[in-house]
Amino acid sequence: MKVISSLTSAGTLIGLLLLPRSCAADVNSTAVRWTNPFPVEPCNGVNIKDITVAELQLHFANGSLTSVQLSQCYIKRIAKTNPYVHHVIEINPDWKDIAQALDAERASGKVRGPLHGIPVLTKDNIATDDKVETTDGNLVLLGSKVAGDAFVVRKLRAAGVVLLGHANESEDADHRAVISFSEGWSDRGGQCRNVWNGTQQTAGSSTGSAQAVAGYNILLSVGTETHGSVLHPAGHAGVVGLKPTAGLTSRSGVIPGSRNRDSVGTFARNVHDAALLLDAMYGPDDEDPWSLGQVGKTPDGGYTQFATNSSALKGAIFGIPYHIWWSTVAGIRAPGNEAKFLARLEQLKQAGVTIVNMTAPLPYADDIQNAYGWGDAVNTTYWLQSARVLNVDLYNGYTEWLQQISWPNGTSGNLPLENLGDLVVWNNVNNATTGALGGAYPWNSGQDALIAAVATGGVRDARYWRAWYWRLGRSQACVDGAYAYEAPDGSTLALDAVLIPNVASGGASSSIASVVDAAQYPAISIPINVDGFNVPMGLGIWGTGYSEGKLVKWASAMESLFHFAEDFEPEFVNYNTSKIPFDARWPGYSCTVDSLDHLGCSAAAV
Ligand SMILES: *[C@@H]1O[C@H](CO)[C@@H](O)[C@H](O)[C@H]1NC(C)=O
Ligand SMILES: *[C@@H]1O[C@H](CO)[C@@H](O)[C@H](O)[C@H]1NC(C)=O
Ligand SMILES: *[C@@H]1O[C@H](CO)[C@@H](O)[C@H](O)[C@H]1NC(C)=O
Ligand SMILES: *[C@@H]1O[C@H](CO)[C@@H](O)[C@H](O)[C@H]1NC(C)=O
Ligand SMILES: *[C@@H]1O[C@H](CO)[C@@H](O)[C@H](O)[C@H]1NC(C)=O
Ligand SMILES: *[C@@H]1O[C@H](CO)[C@@H](O)[C@H](O)[C@H]1NC(C)=O
Ligand SMILES: *[C@@H]1O[C@H](CO)[C@@H](O)[C@H](O)[C@H]1NC(C)=O
Ligand SMILES: *[C@@H]1O[C@H](CO)[C@@H](O)[C@H](O)[C@H]1NC(C)=O
Ligand SMILES: *[C@@H]1O[C@H](CO)[C@@H](O)[C@H](O)[C@H]1NC(C)=O
Ligand SMILES: CC(=O)N[C@H]1CO[C@H](CO)[C@@H](O)[C@@H]1O
Repeated sequence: MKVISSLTSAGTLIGLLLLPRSCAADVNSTAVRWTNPFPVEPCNGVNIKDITVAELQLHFANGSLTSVQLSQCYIKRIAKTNPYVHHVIEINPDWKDIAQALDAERASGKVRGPLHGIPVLTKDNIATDDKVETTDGNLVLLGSKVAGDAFVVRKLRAAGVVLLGHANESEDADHRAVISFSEGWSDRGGQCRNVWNGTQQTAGSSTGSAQAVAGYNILLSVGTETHGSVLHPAGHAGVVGLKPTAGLTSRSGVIPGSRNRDSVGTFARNVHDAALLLDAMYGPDDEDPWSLGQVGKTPDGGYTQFATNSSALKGAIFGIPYHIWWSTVAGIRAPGNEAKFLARLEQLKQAGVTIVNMTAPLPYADDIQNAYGWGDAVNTTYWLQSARVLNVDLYNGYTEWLQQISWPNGTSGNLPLENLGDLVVWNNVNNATTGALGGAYPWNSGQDALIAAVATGGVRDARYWRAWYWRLGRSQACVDGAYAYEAPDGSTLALDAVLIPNVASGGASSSIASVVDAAQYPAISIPINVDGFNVPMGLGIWGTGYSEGKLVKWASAMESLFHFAEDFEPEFVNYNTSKIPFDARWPGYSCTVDSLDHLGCSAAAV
């Protein structure tokens, strides 16, 4: 059930007076009087627009809706919107049989759990051993047969989920290119569009998963993150994104990015539902040794039990790391953005939260985080760059994947596909790098990231391990240090939550994910407002290892105070554009060596 903040609490009342008015003004001030081309239609008479999973279960229980009907409603909506927004790559042709069987099971008195009969989309890099192809968005893997369902997919089937199909993604989960490559695009699925403003970024790489939830094309979806791929697209979509501790959700059967970091995460319209989906997926799996680290560290009864409401905020202590994340990170400095974040902090204060302005730098902050967003500090020596570790891991992971799958009908063009180098060759031979395959999107011709990974040969030498431990240790120390914050006066403060903006406006990259991903730690993002281009802004919480319960608690408490979902709605502005999606730069933005920002600085950008 959705938690609604109490109107009688003084804090919320003040918040109501302060914020939603200004939010409404923000919406109007975008000056769009856009007619939404895709209003959400009732499903069998039920208004499913802002419905929660628990509410759907009530409808299933009394027969006002069946799983077949609900699945059908999403399929119909996807058929309407997808030619424009490209959120979905393939529909599961067996969806109706699956939903029918689950309806019959319910009729016979068996309900598997809270997700029984609920349709879900999974990202195209998570193996489903069914009629849907698992390709990572890349045509090269069409016709391959996966070794079996991914562990998380087996768990989802057991939970009674209807696997409705695969979501589009940035091709190869964003490991293909950073130059001449557009976020959200894949050869197989086309250019995924942001339902808040089609000419703006979706961020990546779980773009289809995030945008489909934002655009009411599905209620819940699954994505993966190696370097920001759940948190960033959730921020840009105005939905909840939950990225677990690496290994809490098994990665077996997931096309690898970097096994040091990969994490299967969830998207939903509220924190409670994002936690429900996580509960259905996590658990130890012998095929992913890393996942065994969770034994003894997970709560009995799962994570959903921690979802709460704004009354939990009274007396909480939240920290904001001023240096770098609340000061110089570019998204914060885009016109109007900082004021919107500060207004939410004010609202939290009114609800009884103590906000600690963490003015002392966090441990190693300047070593591990570029001041302008995504990734390494500017002065990181070549041999310590995180990209080196990621490149080696990608080479090995993708090569292992190619060795796991089989080709009942041969590969396309009968080209050998045994290692990552073969993928680079395949892309060239098949014109994926000339723009021909990109069709209307000829700018998507890059594969520089793949080439860099191939150049490493996947060698895990002493330098690889040094770079890996260097960053892992510093990243963990940074987050751990944030939670035991040493103030400039020497005192130590235990914080309940460390808040990080999840915004990338005006040509800048978001910086929420770099540190937690390298630390293998979890994070969550909830939407709080929209920026000057009508793109949502997220507020994230960093977690320490296996602290997902705390993340669910504090994120749901803030969500019930902010009620973004009630106040803001995407209207598919510019849904039929043919432009490259692009974060237009704010006045005065200049590309420097510090910005490390291929999107803001690329010559290809409009
Ligand atoms: C909020 O949560 C508290 C504690 O769990 C509960 O007692 C209260 O009824 C909830 N309020 C609302 C409006 O749901
Ligand atoms: C915003 O526009 C809506 C619809 O035109 C209107 O009802 C509302 O009063 C406006 N809000 C503000 C703050 O101007
Ligand atoms: C079934 O339950 C839903 C949700 O509680 C309610 O809105 C609806 O009116 C109920 N329908 C019937 C036929 O009882
Ligand atoms: C291989 O070809 C057969 C016959 O055309 C087809 O039924 C089957 O689905 C194909 N397998 C794959 C994995 O594409
Ligand atoms: C945090 O402290 C810095 C440095 O003193 C100051 O510039 C900034 O305005 C403060 N931010 C908040 C939200 O208090
Ligand atoms: C990079 O610069 C920061 C800030 O000057 C410094 O603390 C850090 O040690 C430098 N890192 C490297 C790898 O040189
Ligand atoms: C790639 O493009 C070239 C030149 O247009 C063409 O001759 C060739 O057939 C194309 N290859 C494929 C696999 O489409
Ligand atoms: C959508 O983004 C474009 C730039 O890509 C911007 O010019 C336009 O104003 C934005 N639309 C809205 C409604 O903010
Ligand atoms: C895009 O949509 C608008 C409004 O519905 C319409 O006027 C315009 O012709 C459409 N453009 C294209 C290229 O479909
Ligand atoms: C389900 C669906 O609509 N899939 C489409 C995804 O995008 C590609 C390329 O635009 C289409 O060919 C698919 O039909």
